Amino acid sequence: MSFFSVIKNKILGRSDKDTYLSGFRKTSKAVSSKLNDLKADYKGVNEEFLEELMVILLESDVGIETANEICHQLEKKANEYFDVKFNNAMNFLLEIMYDIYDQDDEPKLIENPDGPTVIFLVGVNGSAKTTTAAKLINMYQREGKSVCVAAADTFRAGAIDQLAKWAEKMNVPCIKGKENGDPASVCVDGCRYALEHNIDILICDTAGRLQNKVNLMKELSKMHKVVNREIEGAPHNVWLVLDSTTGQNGLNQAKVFLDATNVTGIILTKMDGTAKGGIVLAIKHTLHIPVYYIGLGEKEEDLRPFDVSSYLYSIFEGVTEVEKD
Ligand SMILES: Nc1nc2c(ncn2[C@@H]2O[C@H](COP(=O)(O)OP(=O)(O)O)[C@@H](O)[C@H]2O)c(=O)[nH]1
Ligand SMILES: [Mg+2]
Repeated sequence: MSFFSVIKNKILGRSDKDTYLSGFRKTSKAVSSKLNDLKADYKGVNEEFLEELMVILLESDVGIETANEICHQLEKKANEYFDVKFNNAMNFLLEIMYDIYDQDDEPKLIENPDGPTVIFLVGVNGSAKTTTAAKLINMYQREGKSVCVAAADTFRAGAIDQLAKWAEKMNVPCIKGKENGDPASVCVDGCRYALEHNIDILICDTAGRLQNKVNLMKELSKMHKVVNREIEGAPHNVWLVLDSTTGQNGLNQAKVFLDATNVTGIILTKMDGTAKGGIVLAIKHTLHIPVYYIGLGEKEEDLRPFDVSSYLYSIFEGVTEVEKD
C-alpha cells in the first residue's frame, strides 16, 4: 500500500474532515498544482527535479533549512531504487514530510490536578490571541469544562472590550483591569476568581509588545511569577499564537518569544488565509515545538487540533499520480 493510502485511510473516518480540508484549501491548491507541473519534464529524481522541488517548498514557506533536509532525504531515498517513477517520488516526498513533522500524540493541555489550569496566550499584536481565546472557550465548554478569561492585554486600545464581548457572548466571566494598567495584576485577579469559583480553566490574553526583547522578558517573567504565587505550577501552559500569513517573519518572532519564555505549544492561526501553509513543517523542524491547534477562520468554532495526516492528505490528494502504487 502506498504511503498516501495509509494517511488517506487515517483521515477518511474523521467527522470533521471537510471543515479541516477546506481550511487548508489555499495551501493545498497552490502546492499540489505546482507538484503536478513537475510531472511534464520528470526524468527521475535528478538535480533539475530537486531544484524545482526546492523552489516549490520555499514558495510555500517550508523554510530553507527544512526544504534542504527534505530534498536531501528524497535524493537519498530515490538512490536506493533503480527506476523511480513520478508517483514513487511523490509518495517518498509525502512520507519524508510526514516523518519530518514527527507528530506525537501527547495531551496538549497540561492540567493542574489540584485546581484551575492556567493558560497564557502570548504572541505579537494581531496574531489572533483574543480570537483564539474565544475559540478555546468554545472548545473547553464543549468538553464540559468551566472557563474564565483575564484581559491582560492592557496596552492596546479596545483589546479589553474585544475580549469582554466574546466572553459575554459565550457566557463566561471576564476579569478586567484598567486600560494601561498592570497586566500582571489582572492575571492575579483572574487566578483568585478562578480559585474562588472553582473554575477549571483560566485563559490569560496577554499583550504582545515586541519592540524590545528585554521588556518583553521582564513583563512575561513578572506575569509568571505572580500567577505562580497564586496557583501552584501556573502558568501550566504557555501557548504562542502565530499568524501563519506572516511566513518566515513569524518564525523569527517566534524565536524571540521562545527566548523570553517557556513556550509549551504553538497555535498557528489564519491557515485559511494563506497559500503558504508549509510554515507548519518549518516550525516543528526548526523550533522543535509542536503545533497544537490551527485557526481556520474568524468564528469561535474555527479551531482544530493540528493533525499532520490531514494536512498532508489535503496537499497530496490533488497530486494526480500519488495514488498509483
Ligand atoms: N482568516 C482568519 N482570520 C483570523 C483568524 N483568527 C483571527 N483572525 C482575525 O485576525 C485579526 C486579529 O485577531 P485578534 O484576535 O484581535 O489578534 P490579537 O491582537 O493577537 O488579539 C482579527 O480581525 C480576527 O478576526 C483565523 O483563523 N483566520
Ligand atoms: Mg488581542
